[in-house]
This record gives sequence, C-alpha cells and structure tokens, in this order.
Amino acid sequence: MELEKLTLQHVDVQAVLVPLNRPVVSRVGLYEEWPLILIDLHTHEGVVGRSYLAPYLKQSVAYLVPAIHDLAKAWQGQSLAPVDAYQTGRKSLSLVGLEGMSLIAVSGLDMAAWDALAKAANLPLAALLGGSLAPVPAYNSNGLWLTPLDTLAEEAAALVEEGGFTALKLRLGRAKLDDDLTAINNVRDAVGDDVKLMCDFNQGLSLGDALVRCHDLDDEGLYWFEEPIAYNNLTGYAQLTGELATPVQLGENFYGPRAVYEALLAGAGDYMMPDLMRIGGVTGWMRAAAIAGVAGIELSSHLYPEVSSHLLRVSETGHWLEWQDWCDLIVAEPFKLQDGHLLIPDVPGNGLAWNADAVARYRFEP
Ligand code: SMN
Ligand code: MG
Repeated sequence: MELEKLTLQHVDVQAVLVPLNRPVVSRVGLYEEWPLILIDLHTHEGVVGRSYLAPYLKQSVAYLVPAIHDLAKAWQGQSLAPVDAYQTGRKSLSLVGLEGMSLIAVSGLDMAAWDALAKAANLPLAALLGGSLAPVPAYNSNGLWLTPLDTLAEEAAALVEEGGFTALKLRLGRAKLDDDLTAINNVRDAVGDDVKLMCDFNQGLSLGDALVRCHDLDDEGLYWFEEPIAYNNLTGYAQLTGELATPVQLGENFYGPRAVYEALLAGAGDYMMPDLMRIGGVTGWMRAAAIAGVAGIELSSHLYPEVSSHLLRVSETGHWLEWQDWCDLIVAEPFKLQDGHLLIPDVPGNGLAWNADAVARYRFEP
C-alpha cells in the first residue's frame, strides 16, 4: 500500500463564540463564552485536515485569522509536511515574534496538517505517531472556579458524576487563606478523600504571597499546585519547587518546546502541562514531550482534550489529560468519557469534525 501524497490547496477558517456551561471565573478573567477558530485545511487530493484554536479573547480572533491565511498561502501547492511547515512558518514570522500570535497561528495549521496526514494513512493520529489507542486518564476541569464557596460541594459532586472522574481541578488563590481552606474542605466533604484535587492559582500570587500560601496549603494533600506565580518567573518556580512537598505544575503558557528545556535547566516545576496552541501544535508537543521524557518530568495536557489525548498516548511521561467540554457544542461527535478516562475514537485522524448547525448558530465575523 502506498501512502497518499498530499498537497495543500487552501484553508477555510471560521470563528465561533460558544456559551460555556459553567462560566470561567478565574484570576485570568471572567468568560461566559469561549471563542474558537475552526480550521479546515483542504488538500488537492480531497483529504481535509481539521483543528481548532481557543485563543481566550474574542478580539484576538481578528489578528489570528489573517496570520493563518498568510501562512497557508505560503504553503499552497506544496506537499503537506508539517515538520517542514513548522520550521518555515516560524521562520517567516520570526521578525514579528517567535512566540505569541505567530506560534499560535503555526500551531493551528500544524494540528490540521497532522490530521490530514493521519486521515490519508487511514490511521488515528496516535497510531500514525507510532502509538496505540487506549483510554486516557483525565481529570474534570469544567468547574470549581473562584465562585461562591457554598456552591462548590454540589458542583464537585456533579463534576465527578459527569464521567466517573477520580480527579478534579479546583481554583485557589482567594484573598484569604481561610477561604482557600474552606473551598478545599467543601469539595473534600462532597467527593471524599480518594478524589485527587489539582489546584490552579492561575498566576494570581506574587512570589512572596505564594511562598506563604503554598506552605500553608502544603499539608492539604493536594495533587499539584498549578501556576502559583507568573509563568515565566523560572527562578521563583525553582524556589517553590525546592521548598514545597506538593508537586508544582506549570507550562500552559510556555511558547515552544524550548521553554520546557529552559524550565528544566532552571529546576522550575515538578510537572509540566503544555497547551497545544502555544507549544507548537503536534510538532511542538512531540519535541516538548521528548525533552520532558528524558528528564522524567510527567507531562499533562492543557485544554485541547481531543488532539491532546492522542499525544498523551505517545508521550514517554504522559500523565493527566485536562478534560473540558467547551468544544462539545460545535464538534460533530464529542469524545466520550468512561470511568474517568477520555476515549479516543477509532477513526482516521484526530477525530474532530464540526457540527454544521451549531457552527452556523454560533458563528461570528471577526
Ligand atoms: C484555565 C484555562 C482556561 C481559562 C482559564 C483558566 C486554567 C486551566 O489555567 O489550567 O484550566
Ligand atoms: Mg491552569
């Protein structure tokens, strides 16, 4: 059998704004709706590769869409080789910045290109990358925001029920230590001691405050402390990592695989959790996973549960998948959950296709 050679024809990009079941109330903002950029990468051979980007801010869509089109135009008529495209794409935008918007645009096209390759090979993405399909351990990150303390118990119980979860993410960093402790206790009372609690501070603390707050919470049996301080304060992270018994998690804001290497060199963090739109799509993830793998750093995902599930199956130190249902509304076949695991569909590609009615309903012109 010969693998079909693919050439890039054009890219369709649509923007949608989908309502969230549980609004995000966090130190990085309040969001009731979530913007998504849907990318359909068409090849001359008829295979369509799909991906989405979730760039948090509705207004950022207007900057990203032209960048995606520009990059795609430069690849038009060329054979689909995401690793080459990643290099040339990054280089072509390097003068305006190797990170930020440039890398997000490259990442979106990269994920769509890998999807097309996997479809042409008639394999799920994980299998194309040399792995196999199996349920991926996931924690539910859909709720437990900085919302009223007396709502957390009921919400935590509901979050466990949504997929037989054995792990939840709880947001911390309230003004008073007592309120963080109450949040933890309310959740524990509802779900018991066996459910793991990942805790996210969303960079909300200064280093000084984090030293105090994290030490005060260090005996609470929390599964990890995520982003207590600004993501790029690597010396601060190294200090926290050295001092605290609870593992320190960071990486959702890392741009490109080199950031994983730099964090490693600095001793910043016990665990890392790349985000596909910032780390460089599938290509960037595979490079980051190699670095984390040889260093023995366990790697979790941030957002993008569908594509991340494939990648965790081929990452040496794959750890936890962050589950959010935020894209389920516009996805034709939402991925299923079972006993706290995400099930990767046994279909060619990454498993993403759009629900046309929902896309028409939530579409907006950036
Ligand atoms: C997060 C994700 C998306 C929006 C706000 C906060 C958070 C996480 O950092 O890790 O889920
Ligand atoms: Mg986080």
